[in-house]
Amino acid sequence: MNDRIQTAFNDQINEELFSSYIYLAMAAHFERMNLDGFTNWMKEQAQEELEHAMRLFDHINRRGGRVFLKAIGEPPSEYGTPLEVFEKALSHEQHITGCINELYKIALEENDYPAQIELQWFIDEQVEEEENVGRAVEQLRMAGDNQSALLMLDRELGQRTGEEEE
Ligand code: OFO
Repeated sequence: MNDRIQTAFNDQINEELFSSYIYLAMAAHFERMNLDGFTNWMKEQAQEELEHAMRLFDHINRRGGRVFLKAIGEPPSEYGTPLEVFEKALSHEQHITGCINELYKIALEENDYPAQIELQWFIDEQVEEEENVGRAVEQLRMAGDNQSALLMLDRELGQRTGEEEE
């Protein structure tokens, strides 16, 4: 793989690790609120982001490239109400979608076919991620100030397990 692709993939590893860190911070935030289901959902999400980072890590190594790990940024520790947390998660996923699209554009410009194929998985994944987080945002909006609806949603999102993921 050429230097431009290698740098872009390494930058994306950092984005994915930072994503994991953000979701872990959101999990801690929910744990402080005693919302165990949302906590579980965020922990699963943090785990999934680590897997995304590892996909890119393996892709670089399998192609004889070099992985450069950079410092991971510090995520905020306060996120507000459950609705605000999921709204922040959604806008973060929209940012990641932008990064993946940009990466795909670079892979096209560099005629890097293996990178394009690898990135197609991420393009699909981003559609799913935005859909899942977007649904949670909509449901939290519907719940509004209704505490029992909030607890029901907490219970529902708490059912998420790693096995459902690819
Ligand atoms: Fe949330 O999909 Fe990776 O970052």
